Amino acid sequence: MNASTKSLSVQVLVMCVLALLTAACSKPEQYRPSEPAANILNPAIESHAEELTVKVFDKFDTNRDGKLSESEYLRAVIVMFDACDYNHDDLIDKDHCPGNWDDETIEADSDKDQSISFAEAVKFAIKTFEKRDTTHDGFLSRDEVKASIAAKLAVQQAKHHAN
Ligand SMILES: [Ca+2]
Ligand SMILES: [Ca+2]
Ligand SMILES: [Ca+2]
Repeated sequence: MNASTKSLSVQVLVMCVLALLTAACSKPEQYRPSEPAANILNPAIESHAEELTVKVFDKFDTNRDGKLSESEYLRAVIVMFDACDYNHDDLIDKDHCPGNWDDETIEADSDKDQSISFAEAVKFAIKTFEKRDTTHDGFLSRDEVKASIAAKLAVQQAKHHAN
């Protein structure tokens, strides 16, 4: 793997983890929204969500059982956090991800200092894991992951339209 391939794969990884988890460094302008309503799942979002779900499972379903356990999910959060923390100060700042500082990110920033600390990220990740585990079986299935990614993409798209 050469350097540029590696950096591209890191970017893709960051995008999909962020779409899954919340927070931030993806590039909304890469989605070419054609449908303004956030609650209508258009085919572009559907296929993008599918693609990202495959990547998330490839990377983070380490025991290959087709579902994400809480520890696999937390590992994804740690990898995501590291990738987004460009200046390695253990904080993800709003400046690092202005386009995606959304309601969830704001909620994750529990002390409201406009940055997500590692502790805030982990705490919030546990909460979102429970929310995304709609079947309450302690695992995130592909469908659950895909649904949360699609919801995230739809929010980004709506936001993109609003701007
Ligand atoms: Ca697994
Ligand atoms: Ca904070
Ligand atoms: Ca589940």
